[in-house]
Amino acid sequence: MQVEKYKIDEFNNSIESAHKRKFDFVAADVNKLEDILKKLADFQVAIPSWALGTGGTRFGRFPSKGGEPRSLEEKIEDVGLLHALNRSSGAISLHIPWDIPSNAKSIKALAAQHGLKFDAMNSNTFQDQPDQKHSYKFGSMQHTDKAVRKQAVEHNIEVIKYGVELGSESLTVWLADGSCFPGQLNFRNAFQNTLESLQEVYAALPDAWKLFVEYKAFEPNFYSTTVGDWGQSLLYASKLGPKAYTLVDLGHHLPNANIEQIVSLLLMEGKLAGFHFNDSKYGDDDLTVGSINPYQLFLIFKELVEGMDTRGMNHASDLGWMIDASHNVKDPLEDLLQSVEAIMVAYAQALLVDEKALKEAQLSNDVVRAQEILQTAYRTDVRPLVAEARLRAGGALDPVAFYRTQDVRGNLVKERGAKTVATGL
Ligand code: PSV
Ligand code: MN
Ligand code: MN
Repeated sequence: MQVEKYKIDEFNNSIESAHKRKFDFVAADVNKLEDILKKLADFQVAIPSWALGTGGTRFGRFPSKGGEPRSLEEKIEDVGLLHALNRSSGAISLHIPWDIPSNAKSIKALAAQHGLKFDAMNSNTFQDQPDQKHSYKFGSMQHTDKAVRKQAVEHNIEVIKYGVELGSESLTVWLADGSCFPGQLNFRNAFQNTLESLQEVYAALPDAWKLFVEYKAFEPNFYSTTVGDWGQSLLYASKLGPKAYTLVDLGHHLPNANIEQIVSLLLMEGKLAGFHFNDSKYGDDDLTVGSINPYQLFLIFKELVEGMDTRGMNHASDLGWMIDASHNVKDPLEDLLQSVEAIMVAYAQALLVDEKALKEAQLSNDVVRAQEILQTAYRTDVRPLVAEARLRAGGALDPVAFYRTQDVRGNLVKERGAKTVATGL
């Protein structure tokens, strides 16, 4: 389904005067307004191909209204649709073998037609595929059997090859490897095997490529995880070399972890790859970004903006910004629009922080002032700024409202049928 630009314009016209009122009110107090609007317009968040269908839990999966993408082509069309509405979803992140680009040339052309790039490629050694020789039941890169490790390495190298064809420049490796019971494995052997396997993958990286090592404290293994936290990921990334970085998935920490501090130190070390954004109350809940703890998201962005500016980094292109969320009670496209919006809002709030005043407050140990500075930025309603940046970029002032008034889901159901199930998870 293609959204026609004149429909977006008509919709925007119908709510523009209300928008203008709100925008003028907030803009009056914003320093460097044009600079902030440009940064917001440049910022792009990659959509995971596996989030476009209705998710499930291990207890079940409930049917959606339908209209889910049935192929990689339709997934690209869905991301194109999101991007047409918010102008901030200009990339897609693929998971292999869920989304094998059998004809990379035409897939790349289709993506370009929608203004989309290919963000990090994701490998999968956490499931057994039907035609697979060795099982990953007891791990992949950590496995005691060299043949299993080799199979996992070869799979990752194959994923890089697909990525090269599509113009991606990074590989994210998330390993489910670990153990469920004490004594099941030798921690150091598991680490060494994993390192050796990652070294083989690293050696196959093309020049411009980066390797992102994603960590996770738990699940599906519940006693130990072989890339369990940022310390372990950083250890692998440091031993691997300059092209290896740590990827932070917000849901992969133990409860109440201070993620903003982790982010700040990884940035300082030049080892932060980027993010899998989502939100969580308990574990790896993969809930809509900003739905549970928007203040934490703001604090993370505050560290990012300050840390990236200190290092002279480009906000839009020097880190990988991706969503990793999946839903069983929401329309996945509406959910993704909400997630991107939450990211843009947190980013805009972080751009409003008075860094100079904050530094002074920190130097004089004025704790109250420091808190006031942060919360002044956080409590500013920046939604009109985000909407203005989107409007200027040709998007819809209110993407979710547009999606509903145009009955986009209904049209997708008409086009694709009510009984579609997205490929992947
Ligand atoms: C694992 O929980 C994870 O966060 C990894 O990024 C996977 O690639 C993704 O979810 C999909 O299962
Ligand atoms: Mn993830
Ligand atoms: Mn996860």
